[in-house]
Amino acid sequence: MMTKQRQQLYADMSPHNLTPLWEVLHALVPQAPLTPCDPAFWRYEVVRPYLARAGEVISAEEAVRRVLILENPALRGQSAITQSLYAGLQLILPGEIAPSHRHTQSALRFIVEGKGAYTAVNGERTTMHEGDFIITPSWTWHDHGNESDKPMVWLDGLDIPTIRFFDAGFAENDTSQSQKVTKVEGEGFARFGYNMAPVRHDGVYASPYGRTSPLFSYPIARTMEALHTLERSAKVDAWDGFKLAYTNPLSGGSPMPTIATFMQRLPKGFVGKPHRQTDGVVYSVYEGSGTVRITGVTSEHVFHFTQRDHFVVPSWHNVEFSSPEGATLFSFSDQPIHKALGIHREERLT
Ligand code: 1HN
Repeated sequence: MMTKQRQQLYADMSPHNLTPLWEVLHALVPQAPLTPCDPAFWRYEVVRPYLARAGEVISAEEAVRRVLILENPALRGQSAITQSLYAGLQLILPGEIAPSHRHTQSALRFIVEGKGAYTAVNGERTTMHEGDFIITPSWTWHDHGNESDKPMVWLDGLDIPTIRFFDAGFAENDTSQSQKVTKVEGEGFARFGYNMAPVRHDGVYASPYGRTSPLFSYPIARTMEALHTLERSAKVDAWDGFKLAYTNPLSGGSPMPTIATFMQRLPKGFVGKPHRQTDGVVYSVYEGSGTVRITGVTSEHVFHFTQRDHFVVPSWHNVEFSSPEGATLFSFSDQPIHKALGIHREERLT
């Protein structure tokens, strides 16, 4: 019989590392993305006590980075929030240092709680406040220190699963715990943060860091000034509210080549329309509250979010926001990779 012959064929060729395409073709080339990721939600009120306990059982120095990973429930054990991205919440206590190192993975921080700790990137320290967005680009030395008297918590977003996929991970520890400070705070912002760029700075306007933004700190005050101005005067987008992407001022593209980042303002009383896109997105609630409805082919999740909560919207799931009170949401995704490959898709339902 045919089926028996087939089974015999499969069994005979298997030791030679051969397998029939026709048994897997549908799964290999789905008609639409079938992500293994699930929508998921982390309430800060639930997470915060575990962070505090982590602070009691390990020092930042011993941990190198004291982080609780936000693991997608459908990807447990993979240190991933989507198939391509990593997210975690990092705690640094007063007086602590997270030692200087560098790696090919690109990282972002979005400050969730506290103020006054610093991140140093390539010789410049930036003091961090709630809502600031900071990047530590691929292969840049970076370390953190908390010289304030309060704990500080931030969201880390990295392209770890992407770099793992490409087997392109390298890392190095610095020779000292804290890198040498060679620039005054604000130097990078002065050079690149005012819609201007340095002249004759080692090659005219070139970024000192390659394919990444020469700005490494995007302060919240500037971001909110922009969003509030739009909210007062501009037409609201029916899907996104008022949404701006952080940019590399030299290219207009994303601050880092693998990760796009956004801040969006949902005005008071906003009821958004559903949309979906190929990039899975991680959200951090900067302020306010609201509801997000995430609809996949066979699932529907509704999360009521408030300040400092986190959630993930997987690829090709419809997302729909509403906010009676108004809210401001930070988000990041691997959209630049989709766009570089020409495979990005977006669908806005009316
Ligand atoms: C890292 O360097 C940081 O610099 C945070 O704060 C999280 C997770 C994996 C690998 C490197 C940081 C990280 C990380």
